[in-house]
Amino acid sequence: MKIVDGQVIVCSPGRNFVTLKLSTEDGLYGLGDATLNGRELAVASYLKEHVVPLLIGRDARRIEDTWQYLYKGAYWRRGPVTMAAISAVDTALWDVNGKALDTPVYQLLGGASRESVMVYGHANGRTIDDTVKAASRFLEQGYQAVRAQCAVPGLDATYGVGHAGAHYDPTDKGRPTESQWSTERYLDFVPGLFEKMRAELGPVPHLLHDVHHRLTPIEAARLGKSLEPYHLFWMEDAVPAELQEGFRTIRQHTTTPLAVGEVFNSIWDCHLLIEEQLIDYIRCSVVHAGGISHLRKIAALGEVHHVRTGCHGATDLSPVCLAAALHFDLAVHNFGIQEYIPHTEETDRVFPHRYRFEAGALHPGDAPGLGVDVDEALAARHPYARAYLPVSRKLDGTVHSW
Ligand code: CS2
Ligand code: MG
Repeated sequence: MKIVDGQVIVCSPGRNFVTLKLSTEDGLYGLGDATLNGRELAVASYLKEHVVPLLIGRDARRIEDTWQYLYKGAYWRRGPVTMAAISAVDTALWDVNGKALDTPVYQLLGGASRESVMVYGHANGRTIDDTVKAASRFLEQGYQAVRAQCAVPGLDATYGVGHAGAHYDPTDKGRPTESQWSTERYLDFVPGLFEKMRAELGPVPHLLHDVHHRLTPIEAARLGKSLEPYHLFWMEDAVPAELQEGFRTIRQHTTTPLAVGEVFNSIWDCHLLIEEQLIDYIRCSVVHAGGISHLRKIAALGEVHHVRTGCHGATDLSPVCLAAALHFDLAVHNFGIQEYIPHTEETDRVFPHRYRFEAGALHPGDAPGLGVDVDEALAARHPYARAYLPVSRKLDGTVHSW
């Protein structure tokens, strides 16, 4: 089953996406998400200029060999651009092999380990009451898990809080906006949010929170301790995780479960966190961490060390990535939860898919392959528009993690 063509489709139905389409001599094709939010064209170029020429003529059934060929053969290993490109190739190969075998990918991954994939919604608000109301709406829709993010009083913007009613997309066309950050105000405020959430919603719903890389380990330890009475499902990205050892400090001080990994792009970014059981959930995604093949290896390491999966699933990861994640989630044993933010209707028209939401969970469907497609004519009507994620600064002007 030789690869005869590789197309890189860049489009922007509301936000930018990069999609790899690999076609085989059998007239089949597979899709892979290659979107790296804010640096999309770097991956598109890496694929077009350096990867696709190497794929032509290769046997599409040799998924693992192709992964190793692109990883070791590049010499310059790892990094978000390289690994997003490898992820896209890997995902497209799983897709086209599923189609060739007339089988949904989850069946190729060992079959279903559960009936469906529990997901979490995203409640946010400009006040605690608004956030609690938003969370209630998710629970009424059948969600069992909700992330809560609330505007911190005195700050001009807070991560995860969109404009009232607008579909949350933090990117800015043109140049990055700059938003304020105050650790003190944030740490003083967040425990009150979850005290109210628990008082209003009761003990059952899974509550999650994304710190978004903003704290030091000892600050994260303080926050984790302060949240213990509200037994969160997880506290995510408490600190930037380049220093994996930093999580030892957090772990020593709090029983609040820890999640990290959406910015990781290989097992080498997280093996110490997993081997030392410094985290409870690994957030690596299909599109950023080497595709389905590499994500399985990360999950396997996690299984040995009581770490469950919690794949990243924001709307800058395309429906192609979400479809692939759901096949992985359905099959992997140590599944934890899947992030889910519905894409815009236009995005869903560009990327028709078979996954379906029901009662707080998603199922990838049983179409051969991943069960997702791309309408290239419609995609062409949504040209790329350069956009950037915001930049964060402390109140004194010092650049901080956004
Ligand atoms: C966030 C992401 O969903 C999350 O957990 O961390 O929305 C993140 O801000 C974006 O994916 C960045 O592109
Ligand atoms: Mg996050």
